[in-house]
Amino acid sequence: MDPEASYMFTHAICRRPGRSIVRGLRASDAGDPDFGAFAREHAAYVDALADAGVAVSVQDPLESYPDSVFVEDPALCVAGAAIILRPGAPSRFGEREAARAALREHFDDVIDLRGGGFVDGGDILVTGREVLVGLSSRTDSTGVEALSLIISELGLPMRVIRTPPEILHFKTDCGLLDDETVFCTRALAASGCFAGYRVIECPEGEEAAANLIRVNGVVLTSAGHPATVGLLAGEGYDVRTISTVQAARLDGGLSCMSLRFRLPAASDDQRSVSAFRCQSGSASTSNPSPSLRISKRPSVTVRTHRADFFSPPSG
Ligand code: CIR
Repeated sequence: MDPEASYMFTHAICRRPGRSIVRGLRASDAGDPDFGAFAREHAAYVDALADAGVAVSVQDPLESYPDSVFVEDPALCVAGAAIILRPGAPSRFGEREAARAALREHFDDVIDLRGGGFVDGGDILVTGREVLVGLSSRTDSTGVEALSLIISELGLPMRVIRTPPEILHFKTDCGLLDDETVFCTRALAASGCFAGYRVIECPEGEEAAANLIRVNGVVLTSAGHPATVGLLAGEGYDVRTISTVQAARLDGGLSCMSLRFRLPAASDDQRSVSAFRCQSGSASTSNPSPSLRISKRPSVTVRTHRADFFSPPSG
């Protein structure tokens, strides 16, 4: 397993929120998100990914699926493979087709999770050494069993843990900082699931900052958590903050608004000049592969404007 592959990315897929976002799922109602404000936060999020050196493919909104801005849940990209998962919320199951179309812009083969179980991408943390999957209200043991077959065919170790019941997704309470370091809430640290890792605990009162993402040399954290920023900056990480007020109204955070992955460079001049965003592509055919052959086809030119794209972690 390439340790850096868990946070060094060339590409990301995002999906703009639709007006139906106001009907998104939520565990407790703190008010509907505001569509305009959500769209602005999302645009800033896409910009931050691009600034971190990632080519972002921004997909069109799916009005029939209010939660489809949270693209992480219906799919998983790992070890050069793209897997269509089986989201555990009935209103989100149909997001799979659009996720498949988006992934086929980048991957020749897209693998389908089969069987009758469920797995949400928000319950999967890929670290430098293993794939961690949390059982939750969205991810069940039948789904995890089916996923383990695919992960094992990919030659990766996988470990299943039990997400504390009050947490929606495993990654709601944690994020990867580098190949050996995890940032998580005290509650999750206390569960012991990160034994053997270097663990940095989220400052008390800032638990909502636990769902951070490391993207190349940068750590993106949710704005409004000064103690977290201070702690991570003190550890040597290059921290950037992004507002997630609207996503939080639907229990969403930073990790769930992108699918991040690394593709091999098509040519040496790809790391140059300026960042760009490509709008929703036209791929719409479904062609799931029954095999696990991983065939990568970088169909989007990767351009970044950060000279430190392949520099070592700043931590
Ligand atoms: C849901 O309940 O599915 C959405 N409202 C939020 C999903 C957030 N996804 C994630 O944390 N991976």
